[in-house]
Formats: sequence, C-alpha cells, structure tokens
Amino acid sequence: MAIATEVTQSSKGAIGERLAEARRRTLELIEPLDDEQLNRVYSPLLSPLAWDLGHIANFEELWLVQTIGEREPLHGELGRLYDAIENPRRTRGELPILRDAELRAYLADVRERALEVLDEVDVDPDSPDPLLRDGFVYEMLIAHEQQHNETMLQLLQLVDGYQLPGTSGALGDAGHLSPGQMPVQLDRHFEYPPVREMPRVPEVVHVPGDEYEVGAPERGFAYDNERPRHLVELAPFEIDRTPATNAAYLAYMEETGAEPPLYWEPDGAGRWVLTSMGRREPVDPSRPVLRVSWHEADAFARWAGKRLPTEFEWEAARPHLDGVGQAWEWTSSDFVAYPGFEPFPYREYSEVFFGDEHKVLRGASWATHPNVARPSFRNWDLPQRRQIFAGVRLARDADA
Ligand code: AVJ
Ligand code: FE
Repeated sequence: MAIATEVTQSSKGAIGERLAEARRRTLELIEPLDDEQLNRVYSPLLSPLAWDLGHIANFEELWLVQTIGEREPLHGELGRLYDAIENPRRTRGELPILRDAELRAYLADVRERALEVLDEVDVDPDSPDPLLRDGFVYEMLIAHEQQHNETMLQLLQLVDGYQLPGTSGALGDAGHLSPGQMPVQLDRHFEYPPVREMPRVPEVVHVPGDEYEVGAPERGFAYDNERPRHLVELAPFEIDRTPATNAAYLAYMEETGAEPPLYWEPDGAGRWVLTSMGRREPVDPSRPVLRVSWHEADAFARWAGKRLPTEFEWEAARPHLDGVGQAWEWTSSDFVAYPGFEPFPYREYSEVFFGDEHKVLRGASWATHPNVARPSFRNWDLPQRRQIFAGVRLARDADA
C-alpha cells in the first residue's frame, strides 16, 4: 500500500511539473506580445493566438475539470467557440472568444482547478479508468499544449519584430538553432541527433524487404491513431539519411521554374531570402527545405527521380535516419486507420480526419517539443498546406 501511494504521489508530482513546464513555454512564447497582437488575424489560414490560448485552456477544462473532476465549466457554453471542427481557422478571429485579462484569468483558473482534480484522482498505471491509466489524460493535455505551441509558432513567423525567446530573433531553419530544439528553455534534456551540415547529395540507407512492426506499443502514451501496433510487409527500398536541403530545392527551382517555398523572396541580387518575423535572412543552402506543400514535395521527389516514402517505410527506417527533428516530412500515405483501430478518447481527435483528404507527416520540426516526436507519431495535414514546418526526405524502390 505504502509503495503504491508513493508511486502515485511521485508520478503526480512529475505530471504537475510537466504541466507547469508546458505552460511556461506557452506563456514565454507570447510574453513579448501585446493584447492587440494576440487578437489580430494575421492570416485566414492561421488562428489568432488568443484562440489557441483559449483552446488550450478549454481543452484542459473539458478533459480534466469537467470529465475527470465532474465540475461545471467556468463559462457555460464557451467551449463551443474553441471546438476546432465547428470553427474553421478563417472564422476564429470573429468569434466572441475570451480576450486580454479575461483570457489570462481563464488559463490560470482552469489550471488551478486542474491541479485540484489531479490531487483527487488515482493515476496508477493500472487505474480501472482508461483515461487515468498511465496518466493518459494528463499526457494528452501536455502533448496537446505542446502541439499548439507549434501552431502558435507558425503564426509567430508573421509577427513583425517578434523575437524567439532565448535567441537573437533568428529562425530555427536558418541554422542558428539545434535541430528539434525549440527556442524556449526546456527543463529536461532531450536527445536529438547532433547538428551537422546536410550533405548536398545525401547518403542513402538501404532497407531490406521484410515484415516490420509499426505503431505504438500497448502501454505508454500514444494517440489512438498510432494503434494497434501491427506488422506491415515492405518491399526493399532506399531512403535518404537526411532531409532534402534548400540547395537541392534551389536546383529543382532553377531547372523547372517551380515556385519557391512559402516566405521566400528574391533579394534582388539573384539570391533568395527567408522573410519572417519582419526580417530577411539569406536562405541557408545546407538547411532542410521547409514550408513546401505535399504537392510540391511530391513533384520535387519525382524531379529527383525518386518518390516520397510511405509512412511505414519512414517508421521502419527511423532507427537509421539522421536529421529527424529538423522538418516534418511529408509521406505518400493517406491518413487512415490502422487495422483494428478504436477511437479513444474521442472520435474528433483522429477518426473524423481519416480518409484520402489528409496526408501523413512523420518526424518533427525545430518547433516541435521533443515529447511529441515519438517514432510512431502521425501528424497529418491537407496536401496544399505550406505554412507548417514541413519538408521532404526522398526514397525509392530498391532491387532486393
Ligand atoms: C495533428 C496537427 C493535425 O492541429 O489540428 C491539435 C493536432 N488536435 N488539437 C491539429 C491537434 C487537436 C492537429 N494536427
Ligand atoms: Fe487542439
């Protein structure tokens, strides 16, 4: 008994600490901004920051305070405004969402109540409630906030004069940051492959044809769409050890006249600059190309005489790959259910997106919290989207 209580208490302490860490990063990201900037619609393709913030708090209120803690919501029907499916991004600026002091108070009040609830519950590894077993609901909340930090960074690129906390203001993909190292103080150290120059012609990894296990194991936190773990049969293939670079993409643009990635502009002297946060930085040829759509990634791969990997090829080759954590990598796979999929804890996390509309991205970008970057993690997006930190790793069929 004593031991079980101790385990529960220490894991509760760890959960509380990680919730706090996620919140510190969220607040640090918006610290330089005023209320007008938080409320402003910078792009119809991206939510105003105030929406993300209210949504983060509302998600926490819904799952911890209401569902687990069985308490009433603080603001009645407010949750409807933060429903991502009911409210497409382009409409989020016009919604009567919480703003300014009221928004900040909501974030803090929900967190206070969430910690109260944490005190009351049993987060044992073997809790009979699947939401609490292995602390699932807490892991989901932490990951959700971290995932929205990346969404916020997509928007922060558009804020003139914005300076990434802990940096001189430069963007990660310009080469000033280590891969996967979100430019906000982390309390824990995460292992990522070391920074290194990307070779112009990447090394190729040969992966033999075989059966490979993919997906998340039964225990431990993962989203429903990563389960069940299962075997897939793969034909032999080759895949680059590093993501395609800006240099390779520039060669493609020059030869085909293809459009540049999002936020690239000519500098007037025959070169390209990356424009973001109101700055213009030379495009670094040795960094991975980012901000291309699936269609662009696919066309680039075909130009190179290669193709995009499937998501399972990516996962099978993951132990051999460098540069994971520098770019989301588009795969050729549609976002579909694994055989035996069961929605948990709600259909709207994954199931409603299954089909041939969304493509799977694997990996992680410099803006992704390492906690999110599991080998089995499946990101997904529309094939036309360019405002995410997504690039490409090239693959091809091999002869045996
Ligand atoms: C996995 C990036 C497609 O942002 O819509 C956030 C993640 N789900 N809140 C999204 C997510 C619920 C999701 N993507
Ligand atoms: Fe969300």
